[in-house]
Amino acid sequence: AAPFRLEDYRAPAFTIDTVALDFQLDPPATRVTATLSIRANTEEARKGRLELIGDEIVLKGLKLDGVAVPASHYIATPSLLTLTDVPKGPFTLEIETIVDPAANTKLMGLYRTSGTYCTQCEAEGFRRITYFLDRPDVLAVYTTRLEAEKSDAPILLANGNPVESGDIPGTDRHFAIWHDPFPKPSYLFAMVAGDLGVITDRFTTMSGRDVELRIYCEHGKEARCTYAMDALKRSMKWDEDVFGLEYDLDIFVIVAVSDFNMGAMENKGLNVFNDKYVLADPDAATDADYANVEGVIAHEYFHNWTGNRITCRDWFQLCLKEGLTVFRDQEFSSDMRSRAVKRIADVRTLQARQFPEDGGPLAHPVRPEIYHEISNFYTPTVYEKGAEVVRMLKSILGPDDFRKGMDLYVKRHDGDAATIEDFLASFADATGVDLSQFKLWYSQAGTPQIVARGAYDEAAKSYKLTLTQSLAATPGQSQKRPMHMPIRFGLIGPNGDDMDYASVSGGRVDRDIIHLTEASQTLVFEGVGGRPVPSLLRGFSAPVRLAIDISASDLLFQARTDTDPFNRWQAVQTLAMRNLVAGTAEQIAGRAPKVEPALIDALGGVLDNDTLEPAFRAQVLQLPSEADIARELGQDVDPEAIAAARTALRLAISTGLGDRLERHYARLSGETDFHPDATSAGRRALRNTLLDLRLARRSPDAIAAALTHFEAATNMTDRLAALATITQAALPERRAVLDAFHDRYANDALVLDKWLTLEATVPAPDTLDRVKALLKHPSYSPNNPNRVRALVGSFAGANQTQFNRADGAGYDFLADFALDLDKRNPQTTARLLVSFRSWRALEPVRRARAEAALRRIAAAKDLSPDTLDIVTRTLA
Ligand code: BAL
Ligand code: ZN
Repeated sequence: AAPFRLEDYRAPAFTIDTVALDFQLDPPATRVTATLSIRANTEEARKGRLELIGDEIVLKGLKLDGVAVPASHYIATPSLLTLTDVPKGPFTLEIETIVDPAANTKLMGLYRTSGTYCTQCEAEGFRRITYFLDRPDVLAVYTTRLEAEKSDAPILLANGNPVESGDIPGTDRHFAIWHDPFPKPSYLFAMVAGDLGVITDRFTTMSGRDVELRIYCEHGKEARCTYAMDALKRSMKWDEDVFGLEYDLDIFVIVAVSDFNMGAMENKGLNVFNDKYVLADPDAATDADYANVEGVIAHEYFHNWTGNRITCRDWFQLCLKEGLTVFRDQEFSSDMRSRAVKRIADVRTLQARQFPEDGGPLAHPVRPEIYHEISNFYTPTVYEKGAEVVRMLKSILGPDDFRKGMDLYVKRHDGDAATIEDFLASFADATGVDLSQFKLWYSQAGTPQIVARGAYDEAAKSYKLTLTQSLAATPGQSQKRPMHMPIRFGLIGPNGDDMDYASVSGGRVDRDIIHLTEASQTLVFEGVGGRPVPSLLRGFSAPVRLAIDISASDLLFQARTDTDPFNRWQAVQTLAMRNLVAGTAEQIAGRAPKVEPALIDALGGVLDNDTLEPAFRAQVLQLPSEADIARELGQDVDPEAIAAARTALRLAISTGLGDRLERHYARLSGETDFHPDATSAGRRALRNTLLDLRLARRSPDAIAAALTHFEAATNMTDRLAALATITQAALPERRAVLDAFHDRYANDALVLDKWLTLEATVPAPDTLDRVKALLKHPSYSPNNPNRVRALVGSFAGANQTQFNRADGAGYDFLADFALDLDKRNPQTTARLLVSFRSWRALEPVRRARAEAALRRIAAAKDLSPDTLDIVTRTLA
């Protein structure tokens, strides 16, 4: 099929002002009656041809202004309804369709999950419910009537406010009517019907609106929703305090479901969530789970303004709502927790997920200009890099002007389907700042590289800093232009404080921001009292790779003194990465690894520094992952050599830090009460990191400590950390502890996902066979995306040595699995295959085997558009 291109965008020929939906719910045959009030917008449209999109639906009836449309005046296929003779003036179209929720394994449109009816319409699911102008720039006011068996679906929910409900006399059925006064695109439509438990609360908005809050879940899980409710109330308050944005309906509803392709969905007034981002209690959820629940609840809530009140004109603008809303949820979590630790965690995620995308065949701009299948563009580039672009905008403008721009954006575009141009114009107009060069961040794919060189002239007391930016070619983009990058910086003096300087030439510097705008710029700082250690890219102020010629001793100094906690962490990571890259080469050459003493000193200094928060110390003690090292190497990647180098370095660090690990571990032990707050979580994180480093020695006392840690754990964070440590070390005891964990949580699917992930990520040669065996395990379910991602997604995405087995068996397994799953759930299949994105960076033997597996998938008949698109681009 022909691709969609941004340049081909045309405004819709017809407007749909109102939509009345009637659902007669029935598992195999739900009857949907959609009554649309439509008007033509253009002369072309007034000629009378109207095309409405469908997908796998059956037309049962069609009336225009109350009269059945003659068969000669329309053509209906499962994917298109064409009317050839609609009136010039406004008219009403009534469309009756039949859909089969029970057979819907794609989990798009209307489907069943654990006996509950639910919908997912973003991006293109509404067309699986009725024929429609299913595009985000068609905004309508929706009224939804649901009717179902009372026993099957006592709860009936849709967008907006409840209007009316009651029994259908003489039957076992009942109904409910919901009305959403805010015009919205079809992708934000939702309904849910089922037998569910609920918790309720209330929130009073800043203007005094009393809002009812409800969270629905499976019966018996209500107590596990209280943290989500707390996070929701904090999100509502935060958006008022920080952005002045207030909730606008009488009720806000969240429903947790167990079968869901995405993390959650921001449907107006009725958010539907993957239950892993709602349910949390100390026995079943880790600190990371709590943080994710808080972040995703906030993210979906924040979409009420950035996404719903202001939506996207077309799907090329996806980052308009997603990048901005990720930025907002990251800011919220930073305010709720430790800003420094949150920033480190977010950058780790960006580098682990987005950098490989930007550096491989799936690279695309934050705002893509071409797509075949939009569901493949819910990517780390659109989301996480999109958030970085908004963060850079704030750095360039400063916080006050950033807020002015946001205020103008909301004022100007409330009720609109907007574009990136609209967004940037709001900031430019509110502040007078020219953002035309900055806009390149939205159109140029790839991760820029910055090379920094500094030289201090003792006699002249001047410091010269040369910054050079470059951007490699990416698919479809061979030539790139220099971008506007905010480089947050400091010049660290001999006593560890940032030094002042008298003047600077060679570029614009505002406060602590260098505005890098040219391909190469040399800044000369005059009046610098001594040789500085440059601290560049503080807080990771731009999503780039920074290459800087800096000695190990300067990195050690930076790790001890930098006032920017992110760069303290970065200094240690840089030292560690240098060691790991060299260690990998030594493994390949068969030489003994060497360890940089400055690294042990830096780690020890941070570990012993009680003024630093425990969560930060835990982050510093965690080495770059095997995938990070592979990305740094960039070519001829040998995952076995990388793993061996990392194991060797962990052993050297564990030995080098010696009994300090035990001492700090003991100091942190003894807490039995569980609180999910960031400070308590930080202490657990440090203690668990110390346990893991101890076990790198594999000494009998470390093994005993890990087993005791597992057995004595009073919460899931500690229990799972011990289990992960034991399984990652591939200890012989692992089978017994994994089985014990499974049996303890045999009835808790979300916890069993953790177990499946641990099984799939054991770095041992028998893991692939174990994964294959687990596909038949009763705790696994082939149609549930969470189970699939936990087992197969973790194996392919997080087990570097076993997925990338030299014999290619890991690749063959994923290919077979994908070909089977593609028949049922294309979206989840395409997502799994992203694990092949860096195949060209592998050493030749693995590269050939990965390519063969990809070509086998590409050659299969009847691939879904999702999978065909990913495989074709990966091989291109
Ligand atoms: N809009 C899809 C899910 C999310 O990003 O919130
Ligand atoms: Zn979102």
